[in-house]
Amino acid sequence: MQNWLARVRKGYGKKLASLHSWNGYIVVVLALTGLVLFQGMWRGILGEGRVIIRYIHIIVGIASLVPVVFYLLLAAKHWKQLKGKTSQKANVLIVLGLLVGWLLSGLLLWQYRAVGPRISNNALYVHDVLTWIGLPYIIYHSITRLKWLKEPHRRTVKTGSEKREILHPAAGQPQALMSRRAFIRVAVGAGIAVAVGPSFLKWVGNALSPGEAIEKIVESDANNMVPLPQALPASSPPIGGGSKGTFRIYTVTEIPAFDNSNFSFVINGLVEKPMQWNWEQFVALKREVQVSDFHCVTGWSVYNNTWEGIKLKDFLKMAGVKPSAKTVKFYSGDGVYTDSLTLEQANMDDVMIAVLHDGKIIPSDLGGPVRLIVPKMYTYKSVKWLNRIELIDTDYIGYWEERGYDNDAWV
Ligand SMILES: Nc1nc2c(c(=O)[nH]1)N[C@H]1C(S)=C(S)[C@@H](COP(=O)(O)O)O[C@H]1N2
Ligand SMILES: [Mo]
Repeated sequence: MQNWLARVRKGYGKKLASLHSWNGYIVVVLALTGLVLFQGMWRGILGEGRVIIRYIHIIVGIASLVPVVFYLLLAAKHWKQLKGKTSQKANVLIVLGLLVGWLLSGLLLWQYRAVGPRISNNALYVHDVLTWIGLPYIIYHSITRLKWLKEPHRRTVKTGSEKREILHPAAGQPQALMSRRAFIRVAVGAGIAVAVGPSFLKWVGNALSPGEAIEKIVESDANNMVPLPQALPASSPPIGGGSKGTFRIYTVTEIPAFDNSNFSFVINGLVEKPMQWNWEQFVALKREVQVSDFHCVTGWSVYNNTWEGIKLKDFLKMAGVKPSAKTVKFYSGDGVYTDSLTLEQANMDDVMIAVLHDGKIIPSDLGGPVRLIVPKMYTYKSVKWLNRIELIDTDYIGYWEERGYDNDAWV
């Protein structure tokens, strides 16, 4: 052991430098893949590629443990060397803290099924906070430390295999108002603040008051359905007490907009009585109210949603399912997204074709005017802009399942 440690520490300076650059590459890969996973726009563009990027993110994330462990082996010596350099010490602690925090929360997100939604939610929160703070910090750190940005008299010089900074006191030189270095720091800091500030503030706002976030989504509804559905007493005020959490708006297409002229709702395929409704007919259907939680596999949840709509099993009863039917297939009005349930799953009591959320018509961003809700399953099953139900006699693999999501969506 002693021997081995000695070998690890041999050529210490070079090793520290190469650890630093390996760590840098790892952070760059994690940042890029992480941003792709976070940014909704890539969902439609990448499709299956998104699942591959998720795997790369997970594998490289786990690999980030390697430089951390190697660093810890060299840490004692490095720490002594940093004596008196408070800001460099702080930097080491911040970066280590970030890496360990990202790694632990990332492991929980990866194992979302084993740990359950509550823990995933918190892990995602930690992962996000660390990213919002850590990524700008690391970008700032990397840019301001670029060698060519340094003032000539502070450039790193190589002495043997070790790198050392030499500081010449600027004796007798006229003092500039702001050194080149300080100016670059301020400029880089300002640039980063302008680049990430607005989305960071939005994220903070959503995290602090999710109610306002949904209020804004409701206000910006692109649908125009006439008449608006009249909420049942159980819906308004919502018996669930109002939802808790923030929806992330997911779509693989442009968000479609509906009005009375382009809305229709269809059930057909292997049914006795294929049926079609226009909006006036659809809002006249008798609705019920239920409260349920909403869990996405990426780690976020919205709790206590009061949904008002028609049970799927009532649609199936109305249309009369033929004995040969095996699977219920769902189509989105976006023309692309589909999913399915077995007949048995579709007949669960809480599977709902929802029209209102917390007493208000579901806005376009959240899949309105009509979306599917399958409370016992992860919400990639909850097809947005639902406009057609088809009974078929074969299995059917849905949009995300086709692209790598688990066929088994039970929470
Ligand atoms: N038509 C359609 N339905 C969809 C999706 C989609 O991209 N398109 N995404 C699914 C996924 S993965 C989730 S988590 C939820 C997100 O619902 P929200 O956008 O209302 O938050 O919708 C599901 N239904
Ligand atoms: Mo999802």
